[in-house]
Amino acid sequence: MFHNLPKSLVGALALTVIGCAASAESWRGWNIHPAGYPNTVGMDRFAELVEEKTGGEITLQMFHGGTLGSQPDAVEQVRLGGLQVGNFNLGPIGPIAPAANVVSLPFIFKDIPHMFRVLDGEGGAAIAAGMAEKGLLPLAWFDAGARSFYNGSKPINTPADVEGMKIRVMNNDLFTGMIAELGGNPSPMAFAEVQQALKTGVVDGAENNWPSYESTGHYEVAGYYSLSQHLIIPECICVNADAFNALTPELQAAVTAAAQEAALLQRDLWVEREAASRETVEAAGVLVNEVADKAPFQAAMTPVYEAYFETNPDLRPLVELIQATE
Ligand code: BDP
Repeated sequence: MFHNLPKSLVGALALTVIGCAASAESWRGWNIHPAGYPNTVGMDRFAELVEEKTGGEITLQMFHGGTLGSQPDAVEQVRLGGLQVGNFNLGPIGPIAPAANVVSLPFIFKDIPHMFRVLDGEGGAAIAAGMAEKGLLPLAWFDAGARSFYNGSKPINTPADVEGMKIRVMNNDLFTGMIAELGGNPSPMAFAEVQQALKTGVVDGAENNWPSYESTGHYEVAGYYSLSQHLIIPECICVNADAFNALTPELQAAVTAAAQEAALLQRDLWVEREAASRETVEAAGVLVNEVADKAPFQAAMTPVYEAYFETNPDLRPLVELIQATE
């Protein structure tokens, strides 16, 4: 269609077309959780804010419920740029970014406020840098509460109660090590498969926070929830580093502000949902027990820490920094 036009005009037209394509970006985002879950609401808010704050120069389409695949696959997709955004738990990121794996050491955080104090300081900067190096940029942190054990046969009060039990964990050597040190059989498995595995007895138990225990229906097939609170792992709004770094400073600031605002909403919703989920499962007959003495669980984790230090001697100061953070 251009053959009758002067060459210079054809060039100008082509540049205009390319220019338009480059100035409006459409991003795609991954999330594993269902509608109404605090992370889902938070990610939808992030998408809205991205569009609003960038004046429509960036749009984000969110895919919820894990429809775009398992979390380890999605982490790879965001690293490689097949997807631009993910709401990831740092558990499955640890095997890729060793600095980010500190948060998956059992009992590393005293409680949620301690975790956020670390993330807001030097520790958080080191973790973010370790992730950025692997192509994943965390723009804001979500609350994911504390993870505790649940199973279908008995309350867990001591490490001896875990002995011989097959427990599903997320994909990470720290978690398989953790279960093995308690005398159990670790079974790494995708989140979407756990309900069926619990139901059919492929695994005896699993571990998660209140909202995921409830939203997945795991409580219907594993009715003993024992408050071991052995893992407190943050989650991120993560973006593909190249996509983010290619933006103008103004757009980078807009996307970062959108993530931080969405994260504040998620954190508020999280606290409400934890209470609501606990209420739902207790009303359904789940037996909840406090773990009166967590010290034996903590003591059993020494070899897990030792193995981590052996592979990552350079990360010992980061662990010590976290432990020394008030
Ligand atoms: C949930 C996390 C989700 C994980 C899931 C799991 O929010 O990212 O995939 O646990 O156990 O709490 O796999």
